[in-house]
Amino acid sequence: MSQQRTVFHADLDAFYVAVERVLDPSLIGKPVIVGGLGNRGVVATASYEARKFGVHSAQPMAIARRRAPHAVYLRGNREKYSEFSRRFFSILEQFTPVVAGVSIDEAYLDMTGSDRLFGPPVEVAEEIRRRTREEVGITVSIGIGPNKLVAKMASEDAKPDGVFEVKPEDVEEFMASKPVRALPGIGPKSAEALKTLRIDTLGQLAAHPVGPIRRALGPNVAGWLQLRAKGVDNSPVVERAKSKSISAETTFSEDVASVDEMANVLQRLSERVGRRLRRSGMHARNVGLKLRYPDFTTVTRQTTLQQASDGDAAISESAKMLLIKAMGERAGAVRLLGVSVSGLGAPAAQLSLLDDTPQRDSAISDAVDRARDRFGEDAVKRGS
Ligand code: DCP
Ligand code: MG
Repeated sequence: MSQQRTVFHADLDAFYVAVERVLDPSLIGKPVIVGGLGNRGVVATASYEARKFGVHSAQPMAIARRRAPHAVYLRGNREKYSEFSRRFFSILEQFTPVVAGVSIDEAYLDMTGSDRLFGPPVEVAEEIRRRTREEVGITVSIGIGPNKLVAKMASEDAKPDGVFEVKPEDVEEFMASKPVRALPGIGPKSAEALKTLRIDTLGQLAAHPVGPIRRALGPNVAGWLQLRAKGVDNSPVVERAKSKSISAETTFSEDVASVDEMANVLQRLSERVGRRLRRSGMHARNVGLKLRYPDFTTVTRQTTLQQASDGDAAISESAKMLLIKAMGERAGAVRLLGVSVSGLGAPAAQLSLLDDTPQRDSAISDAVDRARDRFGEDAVKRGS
């Protein structure tokens, strides 16, 4: 049995229009259309107010002007949109290192395991939505499902400005009622071909004998589409090769000479890294230390944990040990300290009962995170 996954699909609402509204709030509530304004221009996006008149992305602008003559028309500015996109993605990356961007305003997040630490996925999604609203100024909708396909389809139901979760046990029912066109990969031609077999919904597609579907859509895709129609999708959110590291570092305004003070800084940096690691739902195998001397010589050291962990203590103990070693090789003041974790992976299924230290570390760190989430960063200070 493979582990049950939790995947988010996050997609900003009417993205280009939303950015224009941050820059010019007088556009809020009005029908707004962004796109090419010339004779041959097409609509990039329309506000939800304008969509009511039948205006949509990729439509010739001439048709949009006929359907919504009173709307506000804007040319748009890609550079501004990219800037907002970057801010959005940097929020997403704080919740998991497993973020796969698929377009300027859209990403998949593998949130497997995050529920264990932060409560129900819907609450995590609301937190992402709140931060995007407050820090980027625009609304994002999030679909939640056991794989990318279902998460993507759920986000359509979440729009605009909402969350929609499909639990694993509800996937078949959720998929069955959808029209075949709702399945990514089924275009107007395939839908037409299926219609001749009197197949309109994904439920009908899934239940149909495969022979006629092979003849209608081709032998290679028929079986695959029937599985997708049931909501089956095993593709990873990001390819394994992309597995990353998490790090935090600080440059001092004045060089630090006291090893005690360095250790205190490493403690804080370790807690920051640990918190982001726990948000990712992953455990780390390696801990790294980065250290820069006043002459800008930069040293990095790495150690492998006995057991992969997501606890602050495991990280900070390793980082401090590496510091002692580094100071043994070259003592003196430093201008920068950094802590990182790498070798990220899903937590080992069951830790040995005898060896309970990592679990305890993890549990304490979880409690600290929760307090900080509720009362702010400074709510909890560790004793040293
Ligand atoms: N876009 C474009 N041309 C298209 C489709 C989209 O230039 N044919 C641009 C404009 C959109 C942005 O990409 O604002 C994101 O595309 P989406 O499909 O996510 O559409 P929106 O974000 O505008 O709306 P929605 O709320 O449906 O996500
Ligand atoms: Mg969008």
